Amino acid sequence: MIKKDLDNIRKKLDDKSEHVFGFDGNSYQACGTDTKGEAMDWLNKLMGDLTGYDEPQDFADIFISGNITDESEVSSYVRDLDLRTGLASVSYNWKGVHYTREYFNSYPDNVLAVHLSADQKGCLSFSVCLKDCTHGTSLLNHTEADTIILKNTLKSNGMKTEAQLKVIPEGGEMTAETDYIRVSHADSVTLIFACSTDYKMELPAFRGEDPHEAISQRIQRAAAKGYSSLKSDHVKDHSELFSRMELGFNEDVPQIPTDELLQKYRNMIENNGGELPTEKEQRAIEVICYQFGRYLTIAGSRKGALPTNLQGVWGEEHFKWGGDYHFNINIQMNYWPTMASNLGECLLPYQDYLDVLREAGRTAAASAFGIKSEDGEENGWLVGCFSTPYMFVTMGQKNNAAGWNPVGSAWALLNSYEYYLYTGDLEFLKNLYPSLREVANFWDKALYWSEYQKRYVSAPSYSPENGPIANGAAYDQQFIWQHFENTIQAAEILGVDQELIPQWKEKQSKLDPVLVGKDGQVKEWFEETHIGKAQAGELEETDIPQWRQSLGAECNGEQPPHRHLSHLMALYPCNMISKDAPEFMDAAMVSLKERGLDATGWSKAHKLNLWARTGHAEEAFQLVRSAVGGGNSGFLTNLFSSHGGGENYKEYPIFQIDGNFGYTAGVNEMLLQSQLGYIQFLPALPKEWENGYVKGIVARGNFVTDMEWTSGLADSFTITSQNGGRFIGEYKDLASYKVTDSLGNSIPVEICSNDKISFATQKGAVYRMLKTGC
Ligand code: FUC
Repeated sequence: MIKKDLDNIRKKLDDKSEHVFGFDGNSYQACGTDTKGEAMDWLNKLMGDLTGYDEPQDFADIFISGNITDESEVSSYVRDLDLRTGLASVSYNWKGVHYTREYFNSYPDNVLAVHLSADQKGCLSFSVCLKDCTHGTSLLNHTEADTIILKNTLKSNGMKTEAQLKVIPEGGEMTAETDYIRVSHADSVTLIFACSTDYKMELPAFRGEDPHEAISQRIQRAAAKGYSSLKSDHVKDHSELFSRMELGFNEDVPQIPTDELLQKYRNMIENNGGELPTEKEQRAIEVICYQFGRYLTIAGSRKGALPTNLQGVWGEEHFKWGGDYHFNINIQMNYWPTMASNLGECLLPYQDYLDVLREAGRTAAASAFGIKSEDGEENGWLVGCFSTPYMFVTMGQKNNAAGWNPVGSAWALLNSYEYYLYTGDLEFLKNLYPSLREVANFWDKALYWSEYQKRYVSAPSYSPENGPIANGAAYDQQFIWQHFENTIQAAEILGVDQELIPQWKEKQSKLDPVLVGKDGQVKEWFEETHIGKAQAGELEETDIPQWRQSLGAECNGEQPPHRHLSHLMALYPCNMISKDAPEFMDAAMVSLKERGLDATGWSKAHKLNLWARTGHAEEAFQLVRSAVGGGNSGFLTNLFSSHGGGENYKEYPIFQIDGNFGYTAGVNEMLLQSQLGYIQFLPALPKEWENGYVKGIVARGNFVTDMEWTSGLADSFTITSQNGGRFIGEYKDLASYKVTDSLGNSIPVEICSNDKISFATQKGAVYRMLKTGC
């Protein structure tokens, strides 16, 4: 039945006897949610529903109520987050006493610790309670000696939740009431909080042990360890990761609070007459926003936890778009900066999640394409646009074309393969490979030979949230091409499945993933002629139905250029379009220009990465500026990225964390690229960053790189070759740089061109390339 439905819609989309895209252009709205029309009715036959699809919710609040009734009596109030240590603090003066609160979330001890202190003895008096936010069915909130215990059971799926808060005062008295604890006249107080659920990332029930024992033990262990050891272990753990990379553009440490700094930057972007930032202040906030993306990676994505969702782990109250995992760009973008920013292990939760999603995704492959995996078989796994910690098992959701995202799994695995390319970790590759092969085999079977297009196509396909349902949207073609490429490479590295390679190559060679249109643009759809127009068979050229129509973004009745750049995936995050393939690069530039520089927060981040790949530093830098100073469509006052706002997307000023991660990834791409088999140093350095340094940025092949530059020209590059292997690097006049090992001895270098050199490296050795005359 599925196969018949699939065949019918494929043929219909290829039938150009009446309509350019197979269906009457007026008959469908094929974009975003609540999609209607004939094409959608056909697609619905292959799609699932969001039954049981819920969203995350807040767990509990810790309330600390003291004696301050008049805020005006409080002075010198400072709230602070130290990105280097992962310590947050609040301090203030009240009635002649200086109070400090310090907070951190410890990965090694898996607790949240709070320390309250004052500069005089006996000054801490407050009560503390836990407030349930789950609105579950069996609330239990009581104290047991010095500990508050809060338990509940979720209404939606019966999941058990539990939190415990232990109060450890020094000096003074402590009284436990029914559901809160009162502390009087203490010198200092430590609060230790731990929470958990009986969720386990395992099909089919996703249930593990009741969390009570584990939480109690965690709390006891942490209490026995004591605050200062908890803190030093946390700081060690966090700062070991954070300090691996440094970036500076000759800025000074700003002397004003970050919100004021950001406001000055916004004044500059908005040209609103407000106070302007100095050059050094501009550089400072650009760097802070960069490092904030690294901080969020460390704080939000560690082994043993779920990967970051649309709000990371910082969502609150109503989670927009269900706070889920969106696989048509968002979750992948969360992991774009991880490897180059020297935080490789933070990608592992994502991989662990994909390993389980793979099992669930076989059901989606069967129900949408009729490609079944009986017990023990691995015939293909798919994820549509949406998933959750419970693994969504069908493609998308009826009446929402955005859900139809058959390349979700191929794209997701691109991030995973990159982990291997950066680390060279063969064990990781061996574990990953079966999943790569499974998706390659799926597409080997699922591709449809289009007589009309004379190529293999993904059918039906949908270019994320833009235009009509069609056969062979560039987005799908590009990811499938890249997936074959990576899988073939992996099979060759591992020396396996040699008999499968020829057929993968055969399919890959007939995908034509990048097609150039009449305006010189990369075509988003096969039928596209000029930008926004399409033609097929004997039919006349028409407007592309649903082109640019989505999310109600119009401004004065006009739709802005679309926020997705799905036809440019071959430029970033894939690498089929590159400076080494100029005919495609020119087309990519035409398409990039069509999309303009304005966009939602995450889309600006994608554009930043794309422009960085073109080597056009000034356009990339304009995106840096409009992200940092973009307010509702850039960084909010607390530095979280916002989806929309401004003139377009008025109803969408929503915190969405991929904009943060995408920004950090984009800055990495401006400083160093390595996707073409060699390292490009400083490939898109704007004049505003003409003086600076980077330490610890990572290139594929596991070359950890330090760079210093002055007036836009590099003084030196230092690489630590973590894996050994041949180094190939490119930079203006690199052949004239002197190459030495760590003892200062010159080493033999192969000069490939004025700008490109290559040399053999030893595992663990350090090499320096120094501008001659320095
Ligand atoms: C994609 C985007 C939207 C939003 C949502 C979470 O569907 O098109 O702009 O970011 O994900």
